[in-house]
Amino acid sequence: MQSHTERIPTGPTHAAGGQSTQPLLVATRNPGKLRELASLLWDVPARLVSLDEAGVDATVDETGATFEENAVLKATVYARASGLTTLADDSGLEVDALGGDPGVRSARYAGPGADDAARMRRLLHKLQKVPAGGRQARFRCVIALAQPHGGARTFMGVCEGLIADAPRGRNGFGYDPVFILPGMGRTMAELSAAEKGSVSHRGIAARRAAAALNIPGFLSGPALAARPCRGGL
Ligand code: ITT
Repeated sequence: MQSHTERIPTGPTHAAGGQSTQPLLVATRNPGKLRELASLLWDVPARLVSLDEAGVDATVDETGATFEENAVLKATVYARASGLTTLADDSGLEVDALGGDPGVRSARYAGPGADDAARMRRLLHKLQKVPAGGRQARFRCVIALAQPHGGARTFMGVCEGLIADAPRGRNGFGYDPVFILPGMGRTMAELSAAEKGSVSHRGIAARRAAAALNIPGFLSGPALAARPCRGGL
């Protein structure tokens, strides 16, 4: 978990009919994620609110063994702390040659206080003896929706690729400069925000979550409560 927070930079504030809609807390302290989620969720019938805007200073220990457990944990803790329906994202990079690492530890891979550059250096160092043919990897994202007193629903997206020999590109965030999309011949950091959103793990998960959020009554009805929280919650 990173320590800085941001305001939601874009996103809808009103429903199609011009009526103000209910708030949806987008609970991440990663500014790169927040930017992407706000843009990907442009058509949901809710007013997107950041942790800063909601005045939530709670933090979450990501103790889950899976992306799904951590996404549900974050969404549930922030929903309870804010009293708002909450969307949280847990995501990361799985590298086959490293047995799936860094996985759920992607944000913590180079220790506390490390930045994206340090995490990429550690990854490339670990893979220095792995030839081009063995550098398969994927980004995985699980988005969880939770209500303050209810259950949670999850939506997953996966994006397959290869780990580069060296970083390339300046867009995106995190491991994007070392993640090659074979079909495009570019790293994720060489894509525009719209291109990334069209193929990324987060784009896929967000479109699935948005489809559910666009079902009339989904947020106010029993749909979320119908599925109990997982991950020991
Ligand atoms: P929150 O928990 O507050 O949302 P976080 O950065 O700690 O922020 P995660 O625990 O889900 O979030 O860690 C995800 C890490 O995986 C993230 O910090 C990046 O290093 C990496 N990651 C996730 N999505 C990525 C993407 O689209 N591009 C590049 N790296 C990504």
